[in-house]
Amino acid sequence: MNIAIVGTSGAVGQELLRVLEQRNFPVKELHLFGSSRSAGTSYNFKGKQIVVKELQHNDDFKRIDIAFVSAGGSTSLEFAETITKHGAIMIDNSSAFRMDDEVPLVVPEINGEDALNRPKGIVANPNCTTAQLVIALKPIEDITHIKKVHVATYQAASGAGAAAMKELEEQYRELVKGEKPTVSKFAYQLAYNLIPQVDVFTDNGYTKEEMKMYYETRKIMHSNIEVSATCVRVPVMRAHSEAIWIETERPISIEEAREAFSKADGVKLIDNPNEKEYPMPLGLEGTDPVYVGRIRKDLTNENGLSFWTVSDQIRKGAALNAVQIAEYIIKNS
Ligand code: 11C
Repeated sequence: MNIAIVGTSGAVGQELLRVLEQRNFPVKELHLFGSSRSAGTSYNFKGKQIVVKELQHNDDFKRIDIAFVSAGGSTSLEFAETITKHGAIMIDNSSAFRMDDEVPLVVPEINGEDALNRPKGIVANPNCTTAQLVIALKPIEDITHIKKVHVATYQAASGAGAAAMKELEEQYRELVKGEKPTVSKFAYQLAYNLIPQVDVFTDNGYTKEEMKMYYETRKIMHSNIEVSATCVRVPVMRAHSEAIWIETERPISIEEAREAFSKADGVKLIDNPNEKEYPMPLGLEGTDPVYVGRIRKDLTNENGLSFWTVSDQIRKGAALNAVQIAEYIIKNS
């Protein structure tokens, strides 16, 4: 396969290089693209240095089979035609096309087959918080329909990109030195703080991030599930956490839920409270599964269940899921 990465210098672009190499993805040629600022930088892939080319409206994608695009929504919108016009499949990490009826929104463990119908040549990758949520919901949905979800997210700095991760690190350094912390990528100082806003607010008082969780979950799961989210940025470097409450059609026991999670694709159960064993973002970064723990019955609702998840936002939430979509398409075409 001739592969392109658009947005190579970003946190997701860098992770795409690692995931492609680690999974031994069948890469014949790898072409790297970026902004005029990143053009000329080179990155190592399987022992070879590859120079980033500037993304332009030309025929650079003529020989590309699959393009992983992670350079923000406006770049995806502007360059979709250039990228796909010669037949390349565009796997897009931005929110630009997720709710487009002619663009499948895919998490392979759940709706991989949707990726095989691509009227626009584009497959969208969900928001990282949604990917993590749906992977944890699927094993329960397979037992009994989930009617409602309440979720509170604890989102790492990595969700806002590589520069935001640097900003968080820098803020702690500046505070230790007694300096005023630099605030540019987040609305407020994130070090020693929580910010109950991820993305901009919409008219109903929810943020765009929270509404993405509502709409994307329904599209991926082909379900009328209702999702009410509160998304919070926390001073964690990488790996998002989510506290999840579900209401199912029939009550399910903790044992049933545990068994379902322990057999599910993409899930790893860490749930041994007596030994203080539960998933935490620290130490799980750079790994693939959605970790599930703290499973318990909801005390307010007989049909309710509560649990906690952690997943590396840059891997399953972005780069890994994108590569898994490509693998699914190759295997099933
Ligand atoms: C965050 N979830 O943690 C966001 C990042 O729609 O692809 C990804 C935004 C998106 O800030």
